[in-house]
Amino acid sequence: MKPSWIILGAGLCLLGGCTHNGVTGGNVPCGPEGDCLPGYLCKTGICVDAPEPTGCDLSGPEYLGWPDDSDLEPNDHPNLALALPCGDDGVVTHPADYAARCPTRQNYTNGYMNLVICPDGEQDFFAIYLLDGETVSFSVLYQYSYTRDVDARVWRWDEDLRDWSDDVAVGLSTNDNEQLTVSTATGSQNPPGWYYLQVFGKTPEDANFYTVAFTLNGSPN
Ligand SMILES: [Ca+2]
Ligand SMILES: [Ca+2]
Ligand SMILES: [Ca+2]
Repeated sequence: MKPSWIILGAGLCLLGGCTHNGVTGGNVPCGPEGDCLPGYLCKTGICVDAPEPTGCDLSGPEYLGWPDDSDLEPNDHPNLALALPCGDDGVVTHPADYAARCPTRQNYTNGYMNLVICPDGEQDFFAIYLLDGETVSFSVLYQYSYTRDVDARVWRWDEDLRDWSDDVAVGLSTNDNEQLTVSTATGSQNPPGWYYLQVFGKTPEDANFYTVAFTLNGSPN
């Protein structure tokens, strides 16, 4: 049964609206060895857009009945991540509008179903802005089998290093579902800011459909 709180479809990502935070896709420094995230190439020290991956072909009979999340694509990089419902920084930049739209960040649960990780290394990013002292728990729900293993990790943008920091939280199990929790509570060493959930296949050959759900617990005022 589909939980009633899940947002069907994924129409929040308007044309050109999947970027945020004033950062545009590809305009980030390369890693120390010239490395960039999948979908980007290092040129003169900057990761630039690579050609769109062409591997998302679900026309084979083994994918019969699988969903289509192409209305969220491309979201294969933190810069292109979909901001989760009530997970944007409106609470900081437009508090009155935000309060009307999202009156509470306490035990706020939402998510998306009918998502898919395509073959050939396709991946999906989702973003959430955490204030100081908040916690978000992610559930990535899928049915495990051979070549159907979905993994997840959480990234953040490190303002000091001006670089992406991965493995804030990881979910690399070899069974059904991944559960990840991120806290910005005192002692967590996680600052307030944008956090990015990455959902991907265990190997480039792994593909599956999945649901992502999250529960946000805001800092009590
Ligand atoms: Ca996808
Ligand atoms: Ca994607
Ligand atoms: Ca897994």
